[in-house]
Amino acid sequence: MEARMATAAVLVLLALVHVVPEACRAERFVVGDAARWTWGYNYTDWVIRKGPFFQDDSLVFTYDPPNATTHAHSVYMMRNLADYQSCNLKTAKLVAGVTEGAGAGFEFVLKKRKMHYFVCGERQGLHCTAGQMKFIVKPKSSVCRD
Ligand SMILES: *[C@@H]1O[C@H](CO)[C@@H](O)[C@H](O)[C@H]1NC(C)=O
Ligand SMILES: *[C@@H]1O[C@H](CO)[C@@H](O)[C@H](O)[C@H]1NC(C)=O
Ligand SMILES: [Cu+2]
Repeated sequence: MEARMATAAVLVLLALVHVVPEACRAERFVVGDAARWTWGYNYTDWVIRKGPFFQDDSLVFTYDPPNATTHAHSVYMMRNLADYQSCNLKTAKLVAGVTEGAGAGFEFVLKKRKMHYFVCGERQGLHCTAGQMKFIVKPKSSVCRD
């Protein structure tokens, strides 16, 4: 009887050892999923559905390089909420240029536990103001999900 209980305890322990590292692993998210990084998709809603995000998770931006028929996209990070809200790109930092979203896309690792204000910088901010190409992410500290 005691031996059986010990075996059961070992099995439970093994199950825990197996499960914990899986649950703690950082995740990779393709921004917009099948829609990718494009005009007119609601990324604010996407963040609500996908979140919360954790430190060391990564966001992958995928978009085709511009040609005669497709519009260019890019990724910029705004300095603060005011610039984000007004889509003011004057002091924004370029994260990924128009050709960097090709193929497997551009991967941004959420290393810092700060507000990240992502926007598309194309057409002098029009993709941000009218195309909904903007979202805010603030990663949580724990790598372990519940
Ligand atoms: C986008 O989604 C957010 C969150 O669900 C919502 O508050 C907002 O109204 C949506 N924007 C548009 C233009 O539908
Ligand atoms: C432009 O790029 C799109 C998406 O990659 C592609 O489907 C299309 O064939 C390209 N058009 C031209 C004219 O190269
Ligand atoms: Cu764009």
